[in-house]
Amino acid sequence: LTDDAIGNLYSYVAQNSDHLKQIAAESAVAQVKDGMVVGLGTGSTAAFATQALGKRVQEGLDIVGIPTSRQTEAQAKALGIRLGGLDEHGEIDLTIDGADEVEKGPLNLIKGYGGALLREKIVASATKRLIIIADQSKLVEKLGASHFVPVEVIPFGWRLAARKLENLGGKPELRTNPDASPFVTDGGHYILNCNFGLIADPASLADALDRIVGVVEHGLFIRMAAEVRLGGMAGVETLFPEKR
Ligand code: A5P
Repeated sequence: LTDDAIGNLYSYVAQNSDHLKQIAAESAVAQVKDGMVVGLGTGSTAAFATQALGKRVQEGLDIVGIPTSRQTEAQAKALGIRLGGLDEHGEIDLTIDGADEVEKGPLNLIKGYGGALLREKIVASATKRLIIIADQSKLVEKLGASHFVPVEVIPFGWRLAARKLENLGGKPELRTNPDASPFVTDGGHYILNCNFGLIADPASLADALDRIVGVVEHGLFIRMAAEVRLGGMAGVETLFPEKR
């Protein structure tokens, strides 16, 4: 293949996956009703949802949005979405967010490649109905197939937390910026990208991560998704978690 042909192929795949993200996002936004408090996710798929929600707000929909990152906050503000915080709105009716991997069956998730996992998890935990939107490539048999687990840590003594992650069988690497400085989250913490290989029991791993001192949060979201809307070539498929 020529360089041009490869370039065209890449742009075809990217456009298609954008289309799949967009149809998943629009189907979730159709669930939003007047008067709701809505959690606004982070990432390229969630950005399509915020965009679609902004359009509905401009058409007269009355909601309050709770953004999960500064990036989403800026996008929502620019679209005229009224924003609030968790202090005034302790319960969120609906949150629409993306994911990096979705596990078939229980719909456990890996999240946090965008670095917003802490606020995303706080918002998800305060939410009555978490709708995850993704293109179909995110659905996997077992988590960890192609993504590491992001683990957010306090900068003070982070190497200690890294060693504990190694003791759990992980291979942690400090997330860095292009200039090699540590990536710092909205909350002022570091992220360790931790490769655990295929994760046989995500719930046990999540418990073990929760017990490490210095770990603020991690990207394993266990049984938090009420449903997953997957954009595919044949349209949007909605998955619900299998019962335990
Ligand atoms: C942000 O911190 C993440 O949890 C995102 O939701 C996740 O990385 C999915 O992002 P994309 O929709 O861009 O794939």
